[in-house]
Amino acid sequence: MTAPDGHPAAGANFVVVANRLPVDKRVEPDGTTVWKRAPGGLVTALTPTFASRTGAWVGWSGIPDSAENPPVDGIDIHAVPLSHDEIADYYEGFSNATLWPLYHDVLVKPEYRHDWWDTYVTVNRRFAEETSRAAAPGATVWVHDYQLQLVPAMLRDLRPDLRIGFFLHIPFPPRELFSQLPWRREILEGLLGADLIGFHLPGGAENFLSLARRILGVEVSTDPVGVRDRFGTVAYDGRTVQVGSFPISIDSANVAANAARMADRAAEIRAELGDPEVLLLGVDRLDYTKGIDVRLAGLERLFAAGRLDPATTVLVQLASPSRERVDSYIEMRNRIEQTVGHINGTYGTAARPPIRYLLQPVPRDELLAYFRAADVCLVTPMRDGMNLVAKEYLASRDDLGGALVLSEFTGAAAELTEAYQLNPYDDRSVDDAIAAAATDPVEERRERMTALHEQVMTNDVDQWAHAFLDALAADR
Ligand code: ADQ
Repeated sequence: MTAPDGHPAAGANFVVVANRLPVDKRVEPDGTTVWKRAPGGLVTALTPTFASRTGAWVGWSGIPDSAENPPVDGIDIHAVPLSHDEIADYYEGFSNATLWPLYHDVLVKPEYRHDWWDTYVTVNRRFAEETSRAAAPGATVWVHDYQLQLVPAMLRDLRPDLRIGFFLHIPFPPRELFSQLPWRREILEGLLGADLIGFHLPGGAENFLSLARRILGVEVSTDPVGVRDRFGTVAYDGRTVQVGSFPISIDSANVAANAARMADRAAEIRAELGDPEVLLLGVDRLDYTKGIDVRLAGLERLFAAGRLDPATTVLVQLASPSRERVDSYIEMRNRIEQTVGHINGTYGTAARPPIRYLLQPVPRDELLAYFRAADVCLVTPMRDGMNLVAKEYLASRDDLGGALVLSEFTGAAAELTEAYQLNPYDDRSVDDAIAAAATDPVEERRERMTALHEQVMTNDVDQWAHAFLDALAADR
C-alpha cells in the first residue's frame, strides 16, 4: 500500500539517516539533469541489508531548498530540505567550522556561535521528524555522523518504540578538547538517545564514556573481561546504552576485481608520466586534516637532501574539492597550490615538473588505475577517523606491488601495522618513511604488502555493517 506522498504507508523496518542522500544530481552532456547513485560509501556497505528488508533513507539531496525525493532502486527516499541559510549555519558553520575542527585536534580554531547552534538544533529536529515518519513500528534506525548528533534523543522522544544506533565517522576527542564546546552537555545527551553508539576505535569509545561520566555524572562501566571487550555501557534515563568500536572498511573484493581490470590503464598512466622510477600518489578530499602539506614538505626535503631524485620521481596528487565556501579550506588550498608551484619551479624542468596536481574528482576506474600504477601511496593526515584511501589502495594491489606510507594519526593505523608508519609532526619520521617506502628492497615491500592486502581483504565493509547491526539487535 502506498500513501499519497509515494511512501509506503506502513513505513520501513530499516532506516538510514545521514546528512546526504546516497545520490548526486548530475548534468548530462545534452544538458538534462539526472540523479546518479553516489558511488562507494555507505550505500554500497548497506546494499545487502536493504535487499533483505523494507529500507528507507533520510537525508539532504545536496540541492538548496529542494524537497524533491530522488528515485533510488529498492530504497524509500525521504529528502530533508535545507534552505541557503541553513546550509550556511548548520552545514558549513556548526558542522564544518565548529565540530569538524574540534573533533580533529583543533587543527584550526573552531568557531563557537550561538546562531549556528540554534540552526543545528532546528535541522536535527527536522531530520528526527522525517525519520519518525519513515519508520515502521519497532524499526531499526541507523543515524550517521557528526552533523546529526542530536537526532538519537529527538527521535527517541518522538518514537520510543524504535531501536536506534548511532555511528560517528570522525574521531571523538578527549575531554581536554571536547570541554571547549559550549553545548557539550546537549551533544552527549543527544547521542545517549541511541541504544548503541559506535566509534571507529576503542579510544573514541573511551573518550565518550569518560566524558559522559565527568560531564553528565552518569554511571558508566567497562567490561574488559567480557566476550565483547570492546564494549562499555552507560546507565542513562532508565536504559542501558551500549558504546563500542567498529572500524569501518571498504567493499574489498569489488575494489580488488575492478582494479585488476585496470592493469593496462595503469601501465599507460606510467608511460604518460614519462616512466618515472618512483611514482608517488596522494588521493584526498582537499581538507586540512589530510596532511597534504606534510607530504609536500617531506618531498621537498628529500629532493633538497638528494635522497630522492626530482628527475626520476613523480608525485601525482589527486585532490577533490571540498567545503569550498569555508574560510579555512580556501586558505589551505592557496597554501598547497603555492607549495606545489614552488617545488615544481625549483626542482622541475619545463618538460618534467615533479608534482602533478589535479583539483577535481577522478572517475572511479581511473582512480583504481592510479592505485595500481603507484609505487607508493602517501596517506599522511594530522588526524583522520579511519581513512578509506589507505584501504582502497591496499585492496587494489592483489599484484602485491606498491607500498603504503601511513600516518599514525589515522584510525587505519591501528589495523595496518605493516605499513610504513610515520608521525606527521616529526620531519625526520616523515622523510624516513617516504624514503624507505620508495627505496627498500622489493622483497621487503612485497612482504609488507602481502600482510596488508590480506588484512583489508578479510575485513570488509560488510563485516563492519554486520558487527554494528548485530550489536544493535542484541539483547542487553
Ligand atoms: P573522508 O574524510 O571523506 O571520510 P576517506 O575515508 O579517505 O575520507 O574517504 C574519501 C573517499 O573519497 C575515498 O573513497 C576516496 O577514494 C574518495 N576520493 C578522495 N579523493 C578523491 C579524488 N580526487 N577523486 C575521486 N575520489 C576521491 C570520513 C572520515 C574518514 C572515514 C570515512 C568513513 O573523515 O576518516 O574513513 O568518513 O567512515
